[in-house]
Amino acid sequence: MTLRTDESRDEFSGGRPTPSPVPRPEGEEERLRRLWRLPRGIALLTAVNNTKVGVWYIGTALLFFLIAGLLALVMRLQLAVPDNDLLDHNTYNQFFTVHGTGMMFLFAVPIVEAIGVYLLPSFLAARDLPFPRLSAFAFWAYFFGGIAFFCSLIFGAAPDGGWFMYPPLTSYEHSPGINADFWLLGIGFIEISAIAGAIEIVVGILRTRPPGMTLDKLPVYAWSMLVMAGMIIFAFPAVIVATALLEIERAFHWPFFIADKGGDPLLWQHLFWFFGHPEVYIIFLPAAGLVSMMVPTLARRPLIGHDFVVLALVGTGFFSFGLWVHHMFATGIPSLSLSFFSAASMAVAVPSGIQVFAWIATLGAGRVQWTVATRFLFGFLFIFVLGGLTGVMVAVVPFDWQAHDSYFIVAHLHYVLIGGMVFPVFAGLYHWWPTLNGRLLSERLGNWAFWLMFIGFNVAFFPMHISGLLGMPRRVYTYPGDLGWNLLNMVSTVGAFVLALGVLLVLVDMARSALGWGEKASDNPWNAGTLEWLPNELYAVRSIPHVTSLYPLWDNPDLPREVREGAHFLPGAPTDRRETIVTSPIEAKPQYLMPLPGPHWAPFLAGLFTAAHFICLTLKFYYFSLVPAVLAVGLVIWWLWGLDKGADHPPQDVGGGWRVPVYVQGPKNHSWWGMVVLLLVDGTAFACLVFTYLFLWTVSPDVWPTDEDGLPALPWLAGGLALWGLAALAIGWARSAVDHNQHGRVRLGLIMAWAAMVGGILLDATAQMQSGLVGADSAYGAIAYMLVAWQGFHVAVMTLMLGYTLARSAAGLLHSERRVTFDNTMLMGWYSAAQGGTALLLLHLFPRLAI
Ligand code: HEM
Ligand SMILES: [Cu+2]
Repeated sequence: MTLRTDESRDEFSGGRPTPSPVPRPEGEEERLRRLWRLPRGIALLTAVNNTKVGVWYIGTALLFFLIAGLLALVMRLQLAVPDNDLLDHNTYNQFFTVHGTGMMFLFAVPIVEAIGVYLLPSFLAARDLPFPRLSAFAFWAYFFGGIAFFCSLIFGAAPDGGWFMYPPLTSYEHSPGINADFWLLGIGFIEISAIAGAIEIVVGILRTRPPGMTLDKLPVYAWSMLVMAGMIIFAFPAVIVATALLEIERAFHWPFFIADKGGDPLLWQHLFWFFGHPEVYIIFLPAAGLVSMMVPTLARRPLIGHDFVVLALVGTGFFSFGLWVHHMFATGIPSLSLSFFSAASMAVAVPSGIQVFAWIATLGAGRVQWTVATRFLFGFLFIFVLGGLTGVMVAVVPFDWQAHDSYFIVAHLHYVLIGGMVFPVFAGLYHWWPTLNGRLLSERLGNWAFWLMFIGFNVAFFPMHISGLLGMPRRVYTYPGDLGWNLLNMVSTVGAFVLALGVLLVLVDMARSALGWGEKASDNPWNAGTLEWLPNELYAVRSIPHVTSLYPLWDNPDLPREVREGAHFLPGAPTDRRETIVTSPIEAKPQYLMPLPGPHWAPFLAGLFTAAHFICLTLKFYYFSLVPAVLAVGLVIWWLWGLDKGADHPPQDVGGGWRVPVYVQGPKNHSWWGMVVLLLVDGTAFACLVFTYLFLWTVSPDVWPTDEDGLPALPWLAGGLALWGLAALAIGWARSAVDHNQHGRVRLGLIMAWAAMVGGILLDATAQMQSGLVGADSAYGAIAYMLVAWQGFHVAVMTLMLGYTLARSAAGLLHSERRVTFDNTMLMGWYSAAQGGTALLLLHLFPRLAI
């Protein structure tokens, strides 16, 4: 229940009354400072503040960028002259795979999420993102996992199949060592942190906006992050499924990709590129969002065509899903689909074009301030447009057949990736650095760095277009000296080193500023109009502003002072803990006061043990890997136990006449939203498995059972459906018991649901086994058991969740007024039951109907 006592609440700002009366009571700000204080010494590792974790996250991503970049330099040295023997063939393969994988998965995606963790709450003037411990956990898992991934190089055990790891090259027959497993490990990590990040970002943007920031006043950057998170939700499950299938094929020889047994290597390509193409936009859109924030500031005027830019972002996100096939033009797919995907690939240039025009128009119409960031932005525009042009060329099918797998592609991809994301990120680094330590980076060093990077980049990569057209294939470790490629390669190598020198200068500059040299910055050094420049400390802003426009700082120059004095929302900490305002998703009206969890050892340790678990799996210590897994799960339970506090305070005044509760349940609660996002991810993964089933059937219907004998009899189906249905009903029954505080019935319902689920999965597995099906025999056996195993994984998760909910109930922490834990378990339980039923129907009925 949200009460509004003051009818004039929409009338603040611009000289009118502000939401909270000033001056504020003595000691209010001290209290905020104390609550948000960082732990000291070694306990700093327990910090969860987005400003800290975000900086570590960005720093780690930059470190991985440097490592992957060093590998690139060694590769360029190897290719500088013909017949070079600096690297042997095998080492070269490991280098380009680790370089490509590292850049794409351990630098590009993490850094855009890291920037989100760091900057997004400031753009929204929220005190933090809604799940700070989840961000911290995602960061630590990424940190330890990334380091282990790069270490595989030292032992010569690095993956060598290219960053897209096409089977059959990566199957157990052709890559028997653990190299490929290391790739799957690297990806495993990024999957976990990317999804955790997507949950944070979606719920953060939709629910923790400042009062008044309706969707049309949402900064373009937040839009871009929202679209990106949406793309992660629908694209990452495909790669999760692909990596899981490949890993299972390698471990148990279930033939998903082996043609002899009814599998198909093309399945990998479909799943991988269904993810891999949007991946490029997952990287590019946030960078474009940053550009859309910097351009208006640097041009000193609002972004021209704001609405079109937002539409373009949403449109790109939507269309990029249809395009994965353009990575497969050379695989001999039907020509009608070729033309379709070719046209669609060109069409996606349109939204990018709209954004480029909006930026150029804004810069042209404004009075441009020439900062280092401005230069990087112009560099970005130049390079990105060139990369876009070669992209349109590659989208033309006959041209693609020519350029396929040549250095032309290497040139194109680096123009798009470095131009499209590295340059904007470096612009952002210079632009937002003052929010970090109140100092500017050096304009003089920055200019040098920019020119070295810009010239070095073009000298390095432009010649690759030509060497590609002259026939130089990609992924060759050396070449003979009589093909006319010598000079071009030497020039590329020199350029790469000039580029590296530029990056080095940026590092020097950052180190200078971090050590306390460098000019002090004013509160808003570039006179920006957006909220991240409000004065802030560890607790974020002193009070959460009432927002009335897209550029609040331009429209109300008094706003920073008002916010600083505590004249806006939530100037203190009414319940004496970390908290932020949750607003409604569309109109951004205050709904409740969300308590935010503070520092805790669990995220750090759970991240460490999650990494240890994956490393044990990679090294094939299957049994031992259970130890860190159990520890990690235990730690997560420990951290969760203290949450879901219930309504332990009466409704609180947050300013502007809004008195809001400190606890809500059901669909308003932020963790309900988090669970729904997670279930979207889960459902997409399941859809990918269903796709796998159908796809494998279309390529090899001959390995499917052709009569009833090969299938479990129908009573097995009926029994399974009954048990999944029973599980769903038991959960519903427990739910009504929670409503009425009938605790015995709640517990009974939970136990019944658990028993039904365990029974269901045992029945499903037995049904397949008793019909004599063997997973390693055929693609049919592999995917049938995979669907059962996937459901088994859900039963394992449900065992944990139901057990946890029971424990909460037994401890007296679950009743009708305190039930978020129960609601989350319920959502996951219903989903799992529905998934189990669907999988059964597919497994039992499809072969019968298709015969
Ligand atoms: C710092 C300057 C960089 C240099 C000098 C460089 C150089 C190279 C070289 C020499 C290759 C191997 C080409 C081949 O043999 O086929 C390569 C591949 C690749 N690079 Fe870079 N690169 C740089 C930065 C980046 C960045 C920033 C990204 C992504 C964000 C990136 C992504 C890739 C990818 C995806 C591949 C393909 C790997 C594969 O074929 O599996 N590179 N790069
Ligand atoms: Cu693509």
